[in-house]
Amino acid sequence: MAAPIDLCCWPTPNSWKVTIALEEMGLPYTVRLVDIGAGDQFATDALAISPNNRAPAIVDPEGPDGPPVSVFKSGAIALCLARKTLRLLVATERDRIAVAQPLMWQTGGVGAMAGQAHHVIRHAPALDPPQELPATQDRDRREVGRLDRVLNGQLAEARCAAGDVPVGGGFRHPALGAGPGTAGADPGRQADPRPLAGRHEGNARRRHGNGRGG
Ligand SMILES: N[C@@H](CCC(=O)N[C@@H](CS)C(=O)NCC(=O)O)C(=O)O
Repeated sequence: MAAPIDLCCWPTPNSWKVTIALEEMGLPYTVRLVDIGAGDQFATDALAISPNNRAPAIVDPEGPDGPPVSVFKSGAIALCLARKTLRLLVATERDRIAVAQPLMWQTGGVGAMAGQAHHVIRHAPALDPPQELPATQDRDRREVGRLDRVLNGQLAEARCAAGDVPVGGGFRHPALGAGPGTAGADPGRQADPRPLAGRHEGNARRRHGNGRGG
């Protein structure tokens, strides 16, 4: 039985990616809440694990060469856990290339932009006094819309959709690819530009790890 992984997290989509991955891979873990609203991420012990002062991060007491190892950034954590367990990995270099793309796309594109859009479209206008930045709102709305359309196109080809691709097919899995995503970033959105996402999310929720970890 593997020693439990120490998960430093807060209930946000970036941390859910890791709880989903841990559940999918059947790894035991303990949860250490890092209250990012209270500034826990800047505490010395938190920075030692996550120098980026963000959640999630993990400490695996059984590192690859024996001693404990800490990992920050959700995408890096997912890759490390997959290599540790040999779960959700793919066999060929062609498939690994197919896996790297949605993983990097999600963490570098969706994760970053949806957070910014949420701030400028939802959070800032609700401040007292309200902060309205129309040009920035338009830019972020366009970029999130673009990402939504890319996601929809990929789902149409079933290239990263849970349920459409066997888990043995590897990282084309919501825990590790296009996971907790762009929905909800823009309350003013007229029509959902990713109509296939509902089916994808339904398939994802029926999976064990998503039900327990998401
Ligand atoms: N790219 C990072 C993003 C992590 C991130 O942005 N975490 C947010 C919560 S969703 C956070 O800890 N924010 C605290 C802060 O900004 O001080 C990842 O994928 O792990």
